[in-house]
Order: sequence, then structure tokens, then C-alpha cells
Amino acid sequence: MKLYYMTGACPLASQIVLEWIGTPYELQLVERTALRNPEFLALNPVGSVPVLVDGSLTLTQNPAIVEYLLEKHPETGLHGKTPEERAEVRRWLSFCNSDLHRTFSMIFGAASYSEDPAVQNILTQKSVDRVQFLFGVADKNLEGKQYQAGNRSIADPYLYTILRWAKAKQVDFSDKPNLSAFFDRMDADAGVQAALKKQGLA
Ligand SMILES: N[C@@H](CCC(=O)N[C@@H](CS)C(=O)NCC(=O)O)C(=O)O
Repeated sequence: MKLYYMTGACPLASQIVLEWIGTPYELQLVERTALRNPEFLALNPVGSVPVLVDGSLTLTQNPAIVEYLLEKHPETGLHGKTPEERAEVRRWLSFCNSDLHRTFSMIFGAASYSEDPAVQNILTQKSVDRVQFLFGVADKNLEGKQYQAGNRSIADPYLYTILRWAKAKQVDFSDKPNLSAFFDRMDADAGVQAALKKQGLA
């Protein structure tokens, strides 16, 4: 298997799942400037990472990738045992991919929405406010739990990846004790550290 990634970006979520399932994989770094090259667009017409290539399958979108990996390795137990438990995993995976990630993209890339610095500042601040609100939802969900869906699941690496961005962008979540404890727990995980090391981040 080969995972196309940019350093520290959302493919880290898929890579941590690769570490957790313990399958051999190859990493392929993609420079941001290469995302619009015809060769890369042939892999992912959206022009974004991650891309997972496994034999004849070329798969994009983190949620699809981590579910695929899990289906190949159900013995890892990174999903719920019942339809209700699996629904919880998917709910928090969607929350990370659709709500948190989408909003965080504006913090990274307000300049692609407006050339006016004043507008960029407003977009960034509004997005920080929204991310803080969503972090509050995540913190409440984690009350009394170690992981988002109760047991460790394919949803957790995505939240961890976004919390790393928050630290890099000074989006403070130290006032959210459950979220802070979740970050520390994930950060201490051997698979997480292995993934970070392979990206040169640890
Ligand atoms: N919904 C996509 C999001 C992918 C995405 O936005 N990837 C970012 C990196 S975190 C990217 O490649 N952005 C391309 C760009 O910035 O031009 C997924 O889950 O895979």
C-alpha cells in the first residue's frame, strides 16, 4: 500500500490507522505545488491528499480510506461491535471530516477566499470562534470517555490531527480538560509516534 501525504496534513489520520492495523505501507510525500499536476490529478481529480493506492484500488477521502483499512482488518476492533456503536464511530468521524476540518481550512487558507487582509482577518477570527465552539462539543462528548466513540476507533486519529493544527495555530484548547487529556493520550500512543516519526515530526 502507498499513502500520498503532505507533512502534518490530514493524511496523518489515515497513516495512524495504518500503524494501528500494523500493515506494511509506503509513504509518498507530495509537495503542495504538485497537487495540480496532471499526474497527481489522475490519482485524485480533487487535487488533495490523502490518496491510498492498494493494488488496483486508488482511494481518496480520509473517511473512505480508514473504513477500507478497517474492513480489511476487522480484527483490530477499531469500529463498534453493534450497528449503534458503529454509527457513533461514523458520527464522530464525520464531525472531524465535515465540521472541524472544513472550518479549520479557513484558518489555514483565508487568503484563498479574499485578497483583502481585513476580510481575511474576519474570516480567520470567525473560523477560530467556530472551531472553539466545535472543540467545546468534542470536549463534552469526551466527558467520562477515553475516546470519541467510547473505545479507540478510526475516528480518533482525525481529531488528534486537527488538535495538532490547533496547537500550531495557537487555537487554545487548554481550557477543555477532556480534549486536552485526549490529545495527551493519543500523543503518547506508540502508533501515533511511529506515524509522526515517519513524517519527520517526532
Ligand atoms: N475531504 C478530504 C479533505 C482532503 C484535504 O482537504 N486535504 C488537504 C490537506 S489536509 C489538501 O490536500 N489540500 C490541498 C490544498 O491545500 O490545495 C479528505 O477527507 O480526504
